[in-house]
Parts: sequence; structure tokens; C-alpha cells
Amino acid sequence: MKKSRIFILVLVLLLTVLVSAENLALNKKYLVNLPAEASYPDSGVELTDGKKATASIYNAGWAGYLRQDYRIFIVDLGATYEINDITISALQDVVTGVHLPKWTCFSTSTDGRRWKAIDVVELDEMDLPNGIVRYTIASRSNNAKARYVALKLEVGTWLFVDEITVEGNLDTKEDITISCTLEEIDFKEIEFDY
Ligand SMILES: [Ca+2]
Repeated sequence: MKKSRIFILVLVLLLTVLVSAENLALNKKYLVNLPAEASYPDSGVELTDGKKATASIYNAGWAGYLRQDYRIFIVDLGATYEINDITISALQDVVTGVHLPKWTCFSTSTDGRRWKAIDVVELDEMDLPNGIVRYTIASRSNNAKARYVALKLEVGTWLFVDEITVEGNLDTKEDITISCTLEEIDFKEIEFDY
């Protein structure tokens, strides 16, 4: 009896490891519709390098985006996968004008041309933590198939972003059929709820 229980436990643990989601966005290419400010630059790898910034505007891990209403970030996963949670982490430091986005829209595509708006996350100031914090905004994509993931974030004064993640299962990888490159994507064609 005991042996069979141990066997089942090991089996469950093994299955959990096998189906556990991984960050498919890690070290993947991304584009932003407008570049980060020179004072808080992004070299083009920091938002998917797996490194978290500390909750300080002086930490070099933050890319800073100033005004102009919103930014759109597109991550190329390199192949189509079934994806689960999409997250983006931002800084709140109200005194220095760094605010969390009031809304964040999520959209996915398998070919970079046809897009599907999948979620909007709105942040209510009443619900936000006080002080200087690194805050993660998350969306559930309910096993959407995607090669490209786009996020559109409201920008008030400053938006500071350090990392985007896309959770999914590597085993669901599909070979690329017809799709455009990241550079060929037209930001205006992406479907968002806002
Ligand atoms: Ca990072």
C-alpha cells in the first residue's frame, strides 16, 4: 500500500514537472512602437532577459517611456505555442512621476497579420499598493495559440518596464508556416480592446 502511494506521488510529481509552463518569451526578440527615452534606455534585450529590476528608478534594468499616451510591445516567440499567462512588470514611484498603466491590453497572433484581442487589465488606484513597488500585470490567455504576443499599455507621465513573460508549454510548439517577421508587423493592424 505504501509503495503504491509513493509510486503515485512520484508519478504526479513527474507529470507536474513535464507539463509545467515555461517562460517562452525568455531571450526572445521584441519591438516597441516608440523607443525608450535616452535617460532610461533599452538596449533591445532587457525586457526579455529574465532579469528583474529592483524597485528604484536608479536601477538600470528599467526601460523608461515618456508620455505619448501609450506604448505597444510585441514579442516574437519564434514559433507557435499554446500559451497561458502573459505578464509585464512595471514600476510605481508616484513622487517621481512613474505610474503603473491605468490599462493594459493583450492581443495574440500566429502569423503577425491577423490579431485577436484577448484581455484588458484595468488597475484601480484604490487597489494598488502604496509606495515604491515593482508590480506585475498578468493576463490569462486560456491556451490561445500564438507566435506573437502584443501588449498595449497606457502611459501617463512615465512608464517604467523591466520584463515581459509568456507562460506556455514547449511541447505544444508548431512549425512555422506562413508568417511575417517582427519588423514587418504593422502596429496599426493589431487588434486591441482599447
Ligand atoms: Ca529584464
